[in-house]
Amino acid sequence: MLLNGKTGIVFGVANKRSLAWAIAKRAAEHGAKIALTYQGERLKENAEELAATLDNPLLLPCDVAKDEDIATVFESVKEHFGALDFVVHGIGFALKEELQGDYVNTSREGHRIAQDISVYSLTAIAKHAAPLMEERGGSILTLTYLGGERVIPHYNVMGVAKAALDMSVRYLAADLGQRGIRVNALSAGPIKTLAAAGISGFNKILEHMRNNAPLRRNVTQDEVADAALFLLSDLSRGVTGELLHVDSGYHVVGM
Ligand code: NAD
Ligand code: 0WE
Repeated sequence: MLLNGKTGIVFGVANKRSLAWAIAKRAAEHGAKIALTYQGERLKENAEELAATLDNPLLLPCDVAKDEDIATVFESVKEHFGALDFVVHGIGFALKEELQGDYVNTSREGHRIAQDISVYSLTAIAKHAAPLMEERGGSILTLTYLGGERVIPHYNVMGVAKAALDMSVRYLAADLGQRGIRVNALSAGPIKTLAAAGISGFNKILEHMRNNAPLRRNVTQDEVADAALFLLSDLSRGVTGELLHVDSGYHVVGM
């Protein structure tokens, strides 16, 4: 029970395959009280179904494109939980057309949207979370991908967004460290989720990973959730500003 007596908020649950859902489930198994947020009406029923399997979670809508949604979510969390121990940011979005063809063709609007939803949202969330964490410190965790460190064909503007997200983790860790708040990222290998379903050639990416990663296999949501449990718990109390790869070691391979 690594999260006994802790409370956390999880952003980015779309369905049962979501990395955020795997993390929320594991956190709840380890004794955490959970607030779940979902993007909007379209995902409400899904979120309610999943929430029903947890012990009395707080369930809130939140479109991170809207400042007022983020503010309202943290007001509710303050009212219900009083304090907060951890935050999981499992949100990423780019226009579908930006994840095809060449990066050089990225539109101004496509670039803006990817940065707003996938990057700025972490900073906005951290700003609101910090005052609720002040007393006991806390752990903020985001999900990133190797495409922010190396060129992965068609990841394009999301790669540029992940590079900015990774750097946001370091700046936030530096800002919030004095207040006992740690900020880290998990870099997951490719996993078939809703965000991956829209990507043509995703099976080829999975196959390439199986054939070339040191462990010669793909990773699962459960493996990401186990690493998340470490970063959310006191086991990682000396770790901040870190990017931990859960990718069968794929990131070390050059050829
Ligand atoms: P997912 O589709 O289940 O999760 C993405 C989430 O982002 C969804 O819940 C969606 O509702 C949310 N979202 C998008 N726009 C939003 C907005 N405006 N407001 C609020 N929420 C919004 O897919 P996933 O694979 O679980 O993705 C979660 C995170 O993991 C993303 O940051 C993704 O980049 C990252 N990641 C995924 C993989 C992978 O291969 N699946 C690998 C590495 C990192
Ligand atoms: O971060 C991601 C996916 C992010 C994503 C996915 C979509 C699909 C649907 C962001 N925005 C959208 N917008 C949509 O409309 N991953 C790490 C998974 C992923 O996506 C890729 C990958 C991998 C891996 C895209 C191209 C190449 C590899």
